[in-house]
Amino acid sequence: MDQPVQLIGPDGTATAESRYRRDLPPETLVWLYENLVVTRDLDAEFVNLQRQGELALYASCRGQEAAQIGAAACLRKTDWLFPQFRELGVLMVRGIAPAQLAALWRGSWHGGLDFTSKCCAPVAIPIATNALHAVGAAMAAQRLGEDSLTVAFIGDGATSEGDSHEAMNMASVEKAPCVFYIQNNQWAISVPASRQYAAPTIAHRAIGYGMPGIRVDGNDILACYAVMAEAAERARAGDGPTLIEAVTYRMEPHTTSDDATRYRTAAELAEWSARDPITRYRRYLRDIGVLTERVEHRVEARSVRLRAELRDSVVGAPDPDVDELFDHVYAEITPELSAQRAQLRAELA
Ligand SMILES: Cc1ncc(C[n+]2csc(CCOP(=O)(O)OP(=O)(O)O)c2C)c(N)n1
Ligand SMILES: [Mg+2]
Repeated sequence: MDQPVQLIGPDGTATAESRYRRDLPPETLVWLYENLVVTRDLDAEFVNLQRQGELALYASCRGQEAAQIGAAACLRKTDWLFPQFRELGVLMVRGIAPAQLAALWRGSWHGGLDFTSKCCAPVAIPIATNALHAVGAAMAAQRLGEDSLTVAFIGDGATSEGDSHEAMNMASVEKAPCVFYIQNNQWAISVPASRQYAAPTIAHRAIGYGMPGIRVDGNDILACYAVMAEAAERARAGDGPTLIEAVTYRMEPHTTSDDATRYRTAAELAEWSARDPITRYRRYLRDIGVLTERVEHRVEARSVRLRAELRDSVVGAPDPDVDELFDHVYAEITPELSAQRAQLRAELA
C-alpha cells in the first residue's frame, strides 16, 4: 500500500510493474498526450487571464495533469464526476468548454452553465461537500439499477473534513458505486500533507472503512488510468467503493491569490519539477515510437487554437448586468435588497 503503483518512471522508461500494465492502442496513448499538453497550456492561459484582471481568481492544476486526465480518461461518459475546484484536466477530458469554466472564475452568477449535461457536477468550493454528493448520486444509480458510477475528486486537505469521513463510511456500508480519488498534492493552501494524517499514507484510511485503498504515482498517467479503470470495474460489478491516493504535486501557488514562497522551498519545487508528468510521458511515447513530429505539431496547433478561443470568450464577454447581483438570491426580492439595487443603479447612472 505504501509504494505507489508506477508504470513509467521519472526518466520515461517502463517499470517492471506487471499487474497494472495495459496495452492501450497508440490512438489512446496519443489522445492522452494531447489532453496533457492542452490542459497545461490552457491552465497557463487561465493564470494569464486572471493576472490581466479578466478573472477574479484561478486555481492552477499544473503538475497534476496526469493524475486528472489518467483518471477521467478511462471512465464512461455516463459516469458522474464530482470535481473539487482544481480539476481542469478532468473537465477537458469530459468535453466541458474552457469558456464555461472561465465563466465560473469570472464570478458569473450561474457558475458556468451546462456542466450537468456532461454528467459533471459544478465545481465545489466548500471542501469535501462533493464527496457526499458523489455518494448520494452513486446510491441513486444503484437504486435505479444503472451501471454507472460516480467519482469524488478531493484533495489531501479535504480528507481532514468530516464530510469525507461520512462519505467514505456510508459509501462502503452501502457498497455504493463510487470512487474516492484523492489527489495528494502535498499541500492544502499553506498546510503540508504531513499535518493532514498521522497514518502512513492516505490510502491506509481505506482499511478503516472496509474498502480497498491504493496509492498511485499521480505523475504517471498510465498508472492513474489503470488504477482508476480497476476501481471503476469493481464499482460497476457491484463490489463497492475504492479509495485511490494519487501522489502528485501542486506546482503553482494554491490560487492566484496565494504566495507559496512564504511556506515552501525552491528545493522542493525543483525536486517535483524533475518528476514532471508531461516530460516523462513524452519521453516514453517517443521511445516506443508513438509520438512523431507530425503528431506534436498537430497537438501544438490545437492547443494554440483553444487558448485563443478561451481568451476571446473571456475578453469579448459583455460586462454583466449589475441586476444579476440581486437575482436568484430569493424567489422574491426582499425590501432590503430592492433598496440596495435601487441605490446601486442610481450610483451607476
Ligand atoms: C469547508 C471549507 N473549509 C475551508 C475552505 C478554505 N479552503 C479552500 S481550499 C482549501 C484547502 C484544500 O486543500 P486540498 O483538499 O488538499 O486541495 P488542493 O487545494 O490542494 O487542491 C481550504 C482549506 C473551504 N473552501 N471550504
Ligand atoms: Mg492538496
